[in-house]
Amino acid sequence: MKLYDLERSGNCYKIRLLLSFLGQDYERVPVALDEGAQRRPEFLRLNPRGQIPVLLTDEGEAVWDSTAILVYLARRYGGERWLPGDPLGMARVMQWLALEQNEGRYGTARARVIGLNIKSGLGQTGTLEESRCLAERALVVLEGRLTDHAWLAAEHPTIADIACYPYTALFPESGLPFDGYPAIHAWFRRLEAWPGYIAVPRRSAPRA
Ligand SMILES: N[C@@H](CCC(=O)N[C@@H](CS)C(=O)NCC(=O)O)C(=O)O
Repeated sequence: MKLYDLERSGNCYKIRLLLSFLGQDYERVPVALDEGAQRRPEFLRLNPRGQIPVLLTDEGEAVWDSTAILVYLARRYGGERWLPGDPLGMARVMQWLALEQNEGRYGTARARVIGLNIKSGLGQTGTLEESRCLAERALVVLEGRLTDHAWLAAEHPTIADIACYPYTALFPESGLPFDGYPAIHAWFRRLEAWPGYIAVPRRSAPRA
């Protein structure tokens, strides 16, 4: 397997984290976003959207988008554990993946891109204030669930937790306040203690 990625990307980190939890070997292919490598024809053949992460499977199939790659890897190598196969179990995971790609991407993730002044198309889709509002919605929903549950979608971690973790954990890098979410912080500690955890790529010093 080959993962087209970049160390600093939270979307790529989701994939590296699941691969680490699954104990799967893979080759990393760095994509120089700052040099526009994602817009070159050879990369667009792998992902017409011009984004990382992209996974090239052992069978030579390209899978793009972090959500799709998480789904593929969970079912290909993790059995029922990381993505349950029953209709309700699967739906419960998918609802958190949807939250992550909406309020998460345009909230916590975009606030970080703007706050850190990272050169990225995402940062041009809205303002810091719009991102803050969406981030707050995501954080309130996460805190609500985690107040009386250890994990987002099941009695154990799933790809819902893996998807929602990175940009929530990196949200303080936006410079916006992140106080008053004790259940989310306890969930961080549970996931960070899970066997196989690898550190989230922070630009700044980790929280105390
Ligand atoms: N929804 C996509 C978003 C992927 C994405 O935004 N990737 C960023 C890096 S984190 C990227 O490739 N940006 C380059 C660009 O948009 O030109 C996913 O979850 O994989």
